[in-house]
This record gives sequence, C-alpha cells and structure tokens, in this order.
Amino acid sequence: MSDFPKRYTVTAALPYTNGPIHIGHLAGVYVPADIYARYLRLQGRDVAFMCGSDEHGVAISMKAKKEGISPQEVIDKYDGIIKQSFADFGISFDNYSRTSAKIHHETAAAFFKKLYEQGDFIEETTEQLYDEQANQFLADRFVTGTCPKCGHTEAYGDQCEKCGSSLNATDLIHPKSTITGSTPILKATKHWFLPLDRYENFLKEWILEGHKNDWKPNVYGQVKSWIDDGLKPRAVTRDLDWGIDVPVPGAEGKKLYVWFDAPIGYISATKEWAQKTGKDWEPYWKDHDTKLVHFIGKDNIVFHCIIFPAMLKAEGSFILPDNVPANEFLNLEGNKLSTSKNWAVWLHEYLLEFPGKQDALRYALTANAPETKDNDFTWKDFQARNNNELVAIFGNFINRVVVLTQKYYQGIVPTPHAFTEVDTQVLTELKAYPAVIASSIERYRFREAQGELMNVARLGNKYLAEEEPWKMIKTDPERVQTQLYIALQVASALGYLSEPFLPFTAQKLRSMLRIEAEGWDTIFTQETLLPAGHEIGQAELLFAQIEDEAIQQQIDKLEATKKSNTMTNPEVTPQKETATFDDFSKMDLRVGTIIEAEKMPKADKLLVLKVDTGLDVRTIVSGIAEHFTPEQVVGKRVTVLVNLAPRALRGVESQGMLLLTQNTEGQLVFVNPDAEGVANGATIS
Ligand code: B3M
Ligand code: ZN
Repeated sequence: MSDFPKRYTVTAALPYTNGPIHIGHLAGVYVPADIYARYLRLQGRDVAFMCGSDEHGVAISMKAKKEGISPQEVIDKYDGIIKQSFADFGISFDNYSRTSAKIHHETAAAFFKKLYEQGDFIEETTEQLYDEQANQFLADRFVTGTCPKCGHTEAYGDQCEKCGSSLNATDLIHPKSTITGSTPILKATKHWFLPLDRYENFLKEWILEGHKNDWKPNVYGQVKSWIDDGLKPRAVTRDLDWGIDVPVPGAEGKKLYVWFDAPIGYISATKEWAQKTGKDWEPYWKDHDTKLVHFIGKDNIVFHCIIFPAMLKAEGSFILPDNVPANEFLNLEGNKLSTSKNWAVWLHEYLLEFPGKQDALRYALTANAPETKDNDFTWKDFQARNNNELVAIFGNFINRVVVLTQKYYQGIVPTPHAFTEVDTQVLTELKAYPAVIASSIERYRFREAQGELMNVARLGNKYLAEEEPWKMIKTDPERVQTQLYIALQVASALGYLSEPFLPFTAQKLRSMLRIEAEGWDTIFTQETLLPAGHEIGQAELLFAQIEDEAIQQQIDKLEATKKSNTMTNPEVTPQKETATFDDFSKMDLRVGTIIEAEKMPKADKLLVLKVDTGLDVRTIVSGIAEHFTPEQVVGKRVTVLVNLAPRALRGVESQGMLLLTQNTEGQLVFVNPDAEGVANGATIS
C-alpha cells in the first residue's frame, strides 16, 4: 500500500480574462503549480491539473465598457491570449477550461440550486449601494472606498486587495462609484446570502486545529484573523447583466457572484476533462483518497480557505482542500505590478524580446518566488541568474561532458574502471538528490527545491573542474573513461530532475543524451543511469548569455512607462466633497494678463503682480516666487478668481487669486486657457 494519496487534484487560480497575464501571475501561482504537477507525474502519481479562464464578474464588464466592446468579445480576446501564454511557458494543465462554457454554467447553477433547496441560503432584501446616474447597483469593482479593516482607500465592494478582507459593499467608508464617480445611495434589493457564520465551528476545527502545522504561516495567519474577527453572511448573487443566471424563482435579472461560480470552475474543468478523456471526474472531487491542492495568490486566500470550503461543506459530497500554498506578491523593480499602469512584464511581450528563454524566466521567478513574503523582480537579477547560474554552471557542465564524450569516444558512454573515493562520493551524493528535491517540493518549497537542483549541476561542474579530464587524457586515458562515465551520470540525472522546473531544458537535455523521461523514483533504482555503450547525441547549447543591452532596453522601457504614468496618473489627490452647482456659480473666473511683477521684499515665496483682468488692473500677491522670476511671468495669460475676498499679505492687499497646477516634475504651471483671441475679462464657466 503506497503511503501516497491515490490521486491528486491540483488547481491553479482562474485568471480573469480582462487582460493578458504577467510575471506576477507566473511567479505567484502558475510556475509553482506546474512544478508540483510535473513532479507528481514524474513520481508516477495520478494527477488532474486544472485551470481555466475566469470570465464573469465586474472586472470583465468594466473592461468591456472601457474598450467599448461586449463582455463576450473581451473574454474571447483574452482567453486566447492567456491560453497561448500558458502553453508558451509550459504550464502543463491537463485541462484549461473557461467559466463561460456551458458545462460550467450548468455545474455552477446546479451547485447553487442544491444549496438553495437544502435551505442553506438566507434570502433577504437589504439596502445595497446604487448609482443613480448610472442607474445600476454597485457591487465588487463597481465601487471603491476605504476599507473598514485596514483603511486602504481603494478597496473594492467585495474585497480589500491590501489586507485581503472579504467585504460587503456597504462596509466601505466614503464609497464612490467607479462608473460615474458619484456617491451612491442605498436602495433595496433581494439577494441570497451564504451564512458563513454558521460554518465558523467547522472552519475552526478543520483549519485552525486540523491545518495549523501544515498550512503556510501567511495563509494560516490570514484565515485565523478572519475567523477570529467573526464571519458574516456574504451575498452570493448580484444585480448584474453579465454572469450566470441565478436558477431559482424570484431571481430575474440576478447573476451568481463571480466568486461563487469561479471556484466551481475547477470542478467544471475536471468534468470537461473527464468527458474528453473518458475518465470519471467524481473521484477527483469526492474520493477522500484524493489530495486537493489549490495554488493561488494571497489576495484569493479568503475565497479558497473560507468561502469555497463552506460551499463544499454545505453541498456535502465534496472533499476539502488538503492545502492552499498561497504565495505573496511579486513586485517589479521595486514597484507593485499594475495592469492599469502597464507596470508589468507581459508574457506575450517577453517572448518577443527573449524568444526561447521561457526556462530562464521560470528559473529566475522560482529563485525569487514570493513564497513567504512579497519579493522583487529586477532585470539585472534576471540577467545574473541566467548568465551566472544557468549558463555558467548548468549549461557549462553539460556542454563540457557532451563535447568531451563526442571528442574522446564518438558519443559512446565509456566503460568505467575502478572508482576512486571521489567518484564514489559523487555518485553517493547524486543518489541522495531526488529525495532531497522531492522533500522540498512535497512541502511546497519550490525555491529551495530548485536550489537543490542547481546543487546537482554544481556537483558535476566541480567534479570536472577538479578532475580535469582534458589534461588527464594525455597521461591516463583509462582514468578519463571513468571520469566521463561519472560526469554522464550526473548529466542524465539533471535530464530528469530539471523537468519540473525547466521543462524545455530537460527535454533538450534528454534528447541530447538520448534518454526518455523515466519516473522519478526509477531513475535511481537501477545501478546506473546512463549505461556504458549508450550513444548520446551532439552537443547543443542549453542556455545563451543575455547581454547588457537587452537588459538595458527593458529597464528603459519601464522608465518610459513610469514617466508616462506620472504624466497621466500622478498621485491623484482624492476628489473633494461634492459641490453644488450653486456653489460653483458663485465663483467668478476671468481670463487676465500679468502686466507687472516684482518680488515681495523679505518674502522668499511671494511675487506682487499687476494683473489686467479686463475689469481693471489690480494687485494680486501670489506664492510663486520659488518657481518664477518676475521677468518670466510678465505677459503671461492667466485664469483669475476675481471675486475672492481681498486679503492683506505682508501689508499688501491681494485682490483675487491666480489658478495654477503642478507638472510631473513638481514645477508650478499656470492654468492658462487656450487664450488665443480671448480678451482679458472673458468669463470662464
Ligand atoms: N479570477 C483571480 C484574481 O482574483 C481570480 C481567481 C479565481 S480562482 C477561482 O485575480
Ligand atoms: Zn483592507
């Protein structure tokens, strides 16, 4: 009886199809999940690796509004781009589905209906946020406001991305519609609520007791704080026009909340896979000898550790996740990755600029994976990892072994002679590595596991460097036969052990050595990996240097993005309280011209100006002396608030105010109407 689970269901968070995917997605979710799934397959385990596009929810509707196309066009566009990116990077899903698929609509609706019929929901009419201008209810990303838990000012209606809290929109402080910018009113509407409070004891028992030793501290800690704060009923339906219809009476115009339907997408994807492969999907979701593991980013913890398990528990026939090894966030050059600010390395663009270097990126992202805390991706580190580790250690070792075997033995693995102590030591160390790497992977420590993989390459590299077969060949050719035999065992071990981390390289290496991908444990049961007499192929470079100019190009590209962002998205101060039209109509704004200017004596910041307002020429004192000399401002056309109550500044009466703003460099700029042909005194309204 194997002490491993009978089968594994491995899921990776379903990416929203409202945009392409970037390195943060790969580092946080998809490379770790792929390492895990590939490793399990190499162990000969039964794996269902499931994912798909998350195609409902406000994020999709907002993108459609922004691009002026339909939600269906949005999801079709990005589902294709995302699927291609995953394929390009070797993310080896057994099935990649999409939540707009019929099978998912049916599965999610049936799931909801079962809970409804069991009486698991609270059906209630409550006051929800409503945008009178847009004439629609505001939920999820349709509304932002201050998080009541952590004070983050850009929290969404359903979640605060800063502290991860799951929120009801009415929890937000100073809510603002993201459709019109207006302050919403409250309006009654009926929804169905999942009473999470009823599952508090179950969750305490299952997680806080049952998983306190095997769930990552960052996950366990977040879940514990929510449960300790007390769980509240959560609405699982919405007033939206895009999503899955709520399949119960009295729910016309209502859709399932996207976070109710999306996790069920893992189940639908498994059902779809089973249909395609003739398998039975149910054991993968209902057999207690199945290990269910969810790979996600930290902003999805509450949905995968509290809400979805409560749904599964209520439904009653499903297993629960064994682990949810959520990663923290990856930053880019010290700043948070941001789709809206284009502060990202998009996968489809990376491949245009670094064709064939998927493994270099997988490697660098795993080496810096945000497994326990947020981490940073820099282009310089990416170059160093590629050049100093993949090229200089892994690639260099393989190239030497294959070139020398071709040169001395025409590619035939030589018969070894008596092993020295060093030879035996190397083989002993080598045979220990599969278990070392497996142990790290089984505990979801992929950075550590990859580091051990590189130690195998270091073992081979060091052996050759110290044995120097290229010198020994002149004096003791028999010794060289043993040396290269040993080195070839290390090389072939890399052909297997690198598969989860560097799948493209592993494939290339195995074909160079003409070996097939055996199961993980078989590669070390037989006495040798590469028997004497086996014929290997010709050498080809596994990795290429990444030159400074290629990196500088990327850094420059990000600098340009940063500049354009500050031009278009300076740190925008929040909108002030709503002003009425009456408030505005009291202000009298005119076009004017500065005709004289002098510094205010003993006042560094003040200029005394004579301004022709068209009504008169008046004195205005302005705090612009640190930004302009008097000479620079004479003749400037300006916007003047002429009916501001006069006030004395350093003994000089100022009769009005000039309107100015700041550019991205922090310099003051006159708010200067396009004054061509506009006379002084013209009113601005
Ligand atoms: N679509 C990803 C996100 O929050 C979300 C994951 C769903 S997994 C069921 O960006
Ligand atoms: Zn918060």
